[in-house]
Amino acid sequence: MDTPRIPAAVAALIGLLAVLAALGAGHLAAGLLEPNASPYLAVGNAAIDLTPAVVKDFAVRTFGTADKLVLLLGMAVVLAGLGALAGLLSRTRPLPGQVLAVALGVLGGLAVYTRPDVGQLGLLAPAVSLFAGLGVFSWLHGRALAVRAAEPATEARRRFLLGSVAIAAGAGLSGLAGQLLGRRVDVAASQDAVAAVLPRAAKAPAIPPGADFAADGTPSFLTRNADFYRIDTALSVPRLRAEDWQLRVHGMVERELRLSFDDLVKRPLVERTITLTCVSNEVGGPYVSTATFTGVDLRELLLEAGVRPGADQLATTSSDGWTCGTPLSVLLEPDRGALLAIGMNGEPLPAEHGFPVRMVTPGLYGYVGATKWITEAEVTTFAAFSPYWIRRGWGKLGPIKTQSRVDKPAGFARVPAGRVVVAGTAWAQHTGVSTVEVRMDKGPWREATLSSESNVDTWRMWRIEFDLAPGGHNVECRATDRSGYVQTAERAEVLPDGATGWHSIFFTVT
Ligand SMILES: Nc1nc2c(c(=O)[nH]1)N[C@H]1C(S)=C(S)[C@@H](COP(=O)(O)O)O[C@H]1N2
Ligand SMILES: [Mo]
Repeated sequence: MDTPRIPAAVAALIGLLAVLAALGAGHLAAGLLEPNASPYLAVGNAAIDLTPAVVKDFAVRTFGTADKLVLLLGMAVVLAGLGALAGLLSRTRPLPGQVLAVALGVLGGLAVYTRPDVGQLGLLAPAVSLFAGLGVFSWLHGRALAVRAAEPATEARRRFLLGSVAIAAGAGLSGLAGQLLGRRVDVAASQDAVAAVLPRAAKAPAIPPGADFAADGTPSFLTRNADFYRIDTALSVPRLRAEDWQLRVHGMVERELRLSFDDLVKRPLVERTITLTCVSNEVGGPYVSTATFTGVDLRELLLEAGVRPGADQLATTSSDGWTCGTPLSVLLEPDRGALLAIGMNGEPLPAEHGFPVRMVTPGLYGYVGATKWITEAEVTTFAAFSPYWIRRGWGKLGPIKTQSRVDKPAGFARVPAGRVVVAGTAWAQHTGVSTVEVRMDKGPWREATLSSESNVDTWRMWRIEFDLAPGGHNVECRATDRSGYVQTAERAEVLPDGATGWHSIFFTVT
């Protein structure tokens, strides 16, 4: 008699179900033990950390803030494919599929093991995942072979089908339960408690009237928290409670400091309005936003710890192991105004923006000065330590480049003939914007009207009117900052230290 052979479609289905079961069980175990121990998320995070800068840059450019969703979906497709392949390789005997199941399980285990924020207990999650995948694969394989051997096959076929449905449903429910359990840390209650502290802060100067030209199409001067751009490597947003938070300030210091959240907010609280920008922002891009942050002066804290001679970098680490290095020469400038922030626009930090505590450094791109979920600060040297993005080829110092952007008309817009308002945004944090010039169809540069200035660490809006004849038009802008620097026309890519070039918009007057 021939060796029984499972039909190809059924074999692929077995592999697929085994993958589902492994992911669901692993996610559930992680939800019960440690949310970040989920093998699926850990593999995703490992993929992010191993991704070369150019690919990351491509992902941000192509998918924007949806890049994480795209990664998770991509992984799902790859895993489904591997599962189907494992099944197809195992049409007569289960061994090839079993080997692949163990290999995938070990990979998940490694990804979890190398996460900085997962303890030993968390390793149970990939272990559960591995055994669920292996168990389901072997069991379904046996049932499918039984269908081949049985005569008649009706009862065996029924068992296989029922088992498959039960496994699919169980895997889905486990994944969902894991997701819900993983969110059980009550960040909202902790945020409510922090909200009560924020009014103690010395108020920031009021935003002057006329700080934006929102009516003409620029962003509002302050960005609502929900609209503030978000960039980070965290696949699952760290969920920390203020009560559990601690910051260690150590390294080349006279006195090591250990601060609880209560210790932190006993210090003088101040408000500062700051425009944050991402180095990955392309010319004309959206990764720039402004908020009034509430927090503690970081320089004061460093002076209290006592920076020892020779140190030139403050290396900070987030709860999920991301690292950042900020030049101490910048942080120690008497008027720089870097913060350990706890509030944003009068509210506690949203979880995605670093609750309970983040850094904000005026004038530096986020990757060198704005650590979210900060838990550690080490005074060190650039020679001794290379942070996350520096190891991936980005510039060490990260000063924000003077930039401007046309917001209205939008690219390829159609606008009625006559008087056309052109409006936009410019920024030169910590230096200040002095003028913005605009030119239409390569004509002469004309000076735009600037919105009133809040402070030199924030953006400024501009507007200007043109009388335009019907047809296609092209408008460009360039800012000059208070140092006298005129924004260069020369195009530079965002990698390694920020894009340059003039933003140019094509539109049609009808
Ligand atoms: N923990 C952590 N902090 C981080 C990052 C990160 O990946 N992890 N990304 C940085 C980058 S590149 C930027 S531009 C800012 C963005 O802050 P936002 O998301 O609040 O706008 O956060 C910075 N802080
Ligand atoms: Mo960034």
